[in-house]
Amino acid sequence: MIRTVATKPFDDQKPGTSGLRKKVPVFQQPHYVENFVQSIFDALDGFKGKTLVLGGDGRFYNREVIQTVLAIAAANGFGKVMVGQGGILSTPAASNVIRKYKAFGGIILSASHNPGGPHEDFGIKYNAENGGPAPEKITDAIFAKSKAIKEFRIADGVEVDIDKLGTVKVEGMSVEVIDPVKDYAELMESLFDFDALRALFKSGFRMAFDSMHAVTGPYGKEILENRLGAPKGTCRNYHPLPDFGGHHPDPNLVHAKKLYDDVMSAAGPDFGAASDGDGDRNMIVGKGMFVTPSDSLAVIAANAKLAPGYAKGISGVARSMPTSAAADRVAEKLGIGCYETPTGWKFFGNLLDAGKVTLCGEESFGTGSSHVREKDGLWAVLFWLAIVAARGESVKDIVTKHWAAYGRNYYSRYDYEEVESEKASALMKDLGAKLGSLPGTKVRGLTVEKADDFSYHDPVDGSVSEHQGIRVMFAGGSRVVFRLSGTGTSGATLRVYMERYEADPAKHGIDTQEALADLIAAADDIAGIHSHTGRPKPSVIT
Ligand code: VG1
Ligand code: CO
Repeated sequence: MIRTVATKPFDDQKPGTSGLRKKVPVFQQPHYVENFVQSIFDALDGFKGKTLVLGGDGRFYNREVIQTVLAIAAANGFGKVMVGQGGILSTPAASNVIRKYKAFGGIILSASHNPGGPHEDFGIKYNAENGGPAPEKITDAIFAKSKAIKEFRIADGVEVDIDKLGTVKVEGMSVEVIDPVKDYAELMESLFDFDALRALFKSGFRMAFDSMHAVTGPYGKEILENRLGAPKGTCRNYHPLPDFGGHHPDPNLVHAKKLYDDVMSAAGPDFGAASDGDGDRNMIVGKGMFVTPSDSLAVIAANAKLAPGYAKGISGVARSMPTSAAADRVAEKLGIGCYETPTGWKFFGNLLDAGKVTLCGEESFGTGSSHVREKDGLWAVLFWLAIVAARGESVKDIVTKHWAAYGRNYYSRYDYEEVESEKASALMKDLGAKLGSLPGTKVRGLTVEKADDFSYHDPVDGSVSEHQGIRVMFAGGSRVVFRLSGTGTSGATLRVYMERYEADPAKHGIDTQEALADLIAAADDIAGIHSHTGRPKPSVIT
């Protein structure tokens, strides 16, 4: 039976950088999930009889919310929902399913790299028919609906067996439980030369892939071990767990330290990679070489033709504003377009749809291409394997030669997590107020050339997104960027990004923190991080 239930709005359902993210107890409040899902549908038009894709990263509360979304989708008139078996679909796999089966859109349940569990994080995100995160126009409309909602429609007593493949009916709507891995694995096979990758593993090349007890476990097992013949044991922590084993499923030098240490040890594997909670991030480590995500985008762009799916070349590259300019130099040399967007994958969608770019990347361990409309962790890993196989060189040699050819962009990000929101806002406000007076001043021996609050003019649809981060540019090309995170769930997270370009290969072997020391000090001098937040040190350095 379908019921219409009276409800009252919540005032905090504003989607952030990547959907709505809150602590599980917030989502567990009566009507909280129902309101948000109904608000998504209320903001959309023309989905009656159409298909919705549904899946998540398997974290705590995933299975319950899957049933709720099914019940609301049935009551709102969707014709069909394709749901990943066990409620599982990695973010890039969901994007692929939406595109491949020409669905109306999809709902992805994930809080990505944030921890999971009864007191940790959960998230809901809507993706449009291009397979990409809803653009701001839609997320703004969802928020507006959520503030005015008076009722939601729901089918009673829905309890679909999501572990069993096949199709069942719910109030006239079909629910098809699909294999979450198959379509994705086929897509990867269409882009990369699997024979060449099999030969790489046959030759004795050893890698470790850490799924961090999150969603890429089954994808990594199937693709790396089953299809590519990597030895058993290549995949680590491949059982998705609702609490990710109590860890942060965040592939970086802090949370994937063990993998990093293993690869760096003499007896360890040649290559290491990790992915995050929902499978869209990647970390790449070669022996003796951690690859920064910004460099990764640049190296993939420079070597793209080595993968069959990109043999014809790439049309352009896009990177988020805080991402280093390493890829810009490659684009310049290739004579292709280069775009700088605000943080968050939703800003790449238009550029990809219009064919202006083939590759996109973010400094936050995100890389992707036009094959889907999300960043894609395992895809990036396969791309690196393809480059290593084709060039017959180590990751370290590939990166070192890249720097010699293009110069090196030293890069680091400092995160100050769980800062009191008022203090973080005050810091940004004070900084914004003095932007006009900064140019020409000297800080720690650096001369400020330009300072602004980044706003993006979308070249495809003309939309404008303001206040996307404060940039302080110095003479010589170095810069510091300040912005507040849009994915955190408690207090505010201040992110500070530092970058320095170095053309001289003789100076490419410096420790990153040392190479950026003056910029790090200048960032504090300019923004008063310590005095505003009371934090002498960041919580995480990547
Ligand atoms: C962070 C990253 C951003 C990324 C976003 C979603 O956002 O900085 O680059 O797109 O997470 O990634 P923020 O607003 O906290 O800086 V994921 O893998 O969490 O979906
Ligand atoms: Co993610």
